[in-house]
Amino acid sequence: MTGSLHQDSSTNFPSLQQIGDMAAAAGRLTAGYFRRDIRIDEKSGDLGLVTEADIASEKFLKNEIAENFPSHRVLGEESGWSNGGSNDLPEEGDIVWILDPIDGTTNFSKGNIFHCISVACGKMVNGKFECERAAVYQPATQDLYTAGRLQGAFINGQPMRVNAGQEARRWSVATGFSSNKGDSLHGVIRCIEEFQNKILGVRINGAAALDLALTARGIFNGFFESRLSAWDMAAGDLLIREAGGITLNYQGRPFDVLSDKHIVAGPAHVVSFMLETLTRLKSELKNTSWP
Ligand code: 2AM
Ligand code: CA
Repeated sequence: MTGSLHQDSSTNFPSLQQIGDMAAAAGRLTAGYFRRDIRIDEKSGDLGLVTEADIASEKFLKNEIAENFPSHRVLGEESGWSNGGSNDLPEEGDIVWILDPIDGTTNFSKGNIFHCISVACGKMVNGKFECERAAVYQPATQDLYTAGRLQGAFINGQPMRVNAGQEARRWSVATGFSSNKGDSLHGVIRCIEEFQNKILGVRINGAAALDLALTARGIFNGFFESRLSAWDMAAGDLLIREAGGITLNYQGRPFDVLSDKHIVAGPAHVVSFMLETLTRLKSELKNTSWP
């Protein structure tokens, strides 16, 4: 694959085909470790797990980027900021990749098929990451989700749209616990209680990037989660917006992936419904550490 990626690496973004091929190739690599006896380590500071497969997938993706786009910067879940000749934070105009080599590592480590590879590429504009291309690949289903800014969002090459009727009682909304524990976990539980009482069903799957992709596809009608990292949300954010949805933070402002730790995503009317409840609960639980 690498031989076919001819680009002027200083200015160009990958094509949707290229970024999709990269995510799918990383996913095939991780599939070789799935449900096998592999090394699983706990990250320090309650940051979850890392497996041999996470490390191999991130190394593969970083090698592809270094070979084909040597000037681009990379933020990977397992190795932080690197490439482009320095370990400094990116500067205005830099082209940046944000990688989650396996999103849903806990699921992966247990043999649960709800996990994916998430790859985003964009540019630093006015101090923010502006995503240009995104790919999410679920190895278990071989579903490939891609999006390009102003180009639309696609599932296996076919256009996809967010979707939800007007009736909340027919909605299925996904969320997650990420690293919420103690009183911050109480906040998540209260959200689940509020939504579960009003909608068809809340789902907790354990991989935010895949939840966002499924929301962009209309399988979930909305998604919200707090205490996430940039690599969990970077690709999914563009998938949602290019599929006709919106992404906000818990303050109701446009989502900014390098500074926001929480996201509310889906069709605009579902997002405002979710935000109204989140805002009320934030005030009710203002003496806790949630969100
Ligand atoms: P990960 O699998 O790549 O770690 C699950 O609700 C979501 O939260 C996943 O996307 C998971 O990403 C993310 N997450 C973030 N911080 C986490 C943590 N400390 N422990 C477990 N999952 C975490
Ligand atoms: Ca992740």
